[in-house]
Amino acid sequence: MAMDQYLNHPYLVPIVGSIVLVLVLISLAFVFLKQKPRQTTLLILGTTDAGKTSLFTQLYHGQTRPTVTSMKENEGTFEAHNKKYDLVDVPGHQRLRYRYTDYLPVTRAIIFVVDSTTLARQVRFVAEYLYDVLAQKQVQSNHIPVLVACNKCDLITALPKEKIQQRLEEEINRLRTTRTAALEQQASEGDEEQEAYLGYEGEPFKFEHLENVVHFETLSARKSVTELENWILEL
Ligand SMILES: Nc1nc2c(ncn2[C@@H]2O[C@H](COP(=O)(O)OP(=O)(O)OP(=O)(O)O)[C@@H](O)[C@H]2O)c(=O)[nH]1
Ligand SMILES: [Mg+2]
Repeated sequence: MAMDQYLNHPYLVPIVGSIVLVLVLISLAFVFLKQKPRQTTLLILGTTDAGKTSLFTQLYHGQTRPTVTSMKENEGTFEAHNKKYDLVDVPGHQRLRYRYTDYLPVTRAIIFVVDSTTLARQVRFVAEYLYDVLAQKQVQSNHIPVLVACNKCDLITALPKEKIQQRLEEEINRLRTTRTAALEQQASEGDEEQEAYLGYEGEPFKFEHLENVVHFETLSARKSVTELENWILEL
C-alpha cells in the first residue's frame, strides 16, 4: 500500500526526471573536462637559418618565398588527404626558441630542421637544442615523433643524413655526461628533476634508444618537400 502511495505521488515524474537530468549533466561535464587537448600541431624547430620558415611556407602555401630571420612564431595550416594540421614555425633566435614548450600539450609531431651544409661546424650548437627538445618530459611521455629534416640537400656541401645522425649522436652522448652531472647536482639541492634521461645508461647514445621515434630525412625547402609531406601523412 505504502509503495502505491509513492508511485502515485503527483511529483514522482518531475522529481525522478530532474535527478536523471542532473546525473546526465554531471557525467557529460566529466567527459568534457577529462578530454585531452587535441594534438594537431606540427612544431617546426631548429637553429637560426636552418630553413624553418622556408619549409613552413612550402607546407602552408605550396611554394617557397624569400624569408628574413623570424622574430616571432609563424602559424598556418597543412591540409592533405582529409587531414588538417596546425603549423607553428618557432624562431631559431636564442632568446625566442624556448617558447616552443608552450605548444607541447597540443603537439602531434616535431619537425627539427638542420642545415646540412653547416652541421659539421655547428654540431654542438644544434645538438644542444635537439637535446633540450628530446629531454622534455612531455616529448618522451607523449611519444611525440620527431623528424630531423636534413635541409638544403640541393647544395653540394650538404652532409648525407647518415653522417648527420652519427655526428648528432656523438655530440648528444657528450652533452649527456655534462647535463646529467648538472642535474644530479640540482637534485641533491632539492630541485625537482625536469629532464628525462636520454637513452640507456652505460651505453653510447643512439636515437633508437629513445621512447619516441626519431627519423632522419633528406630534403630541400627550395626544391621538394615530398618526403616531409609523406611523413606527415603517415602520422
Ligand atoms: N639552397 C637552399 N637554401 C635554403 C633552403 N632552405 C632555406 N634556404 C635559405 O636559407 C636561409 C634561411 O632560411 P629561413 O627559412 O629563413 O631560416 P629559418 O630557419 O626560418 O631561420 P630563423 O627564422 O632565423 O630561425 C634563406 O636564405 C633561405 O632561402 C634550401 O633547401 N636550399
Ligand atoms: Mg624563420
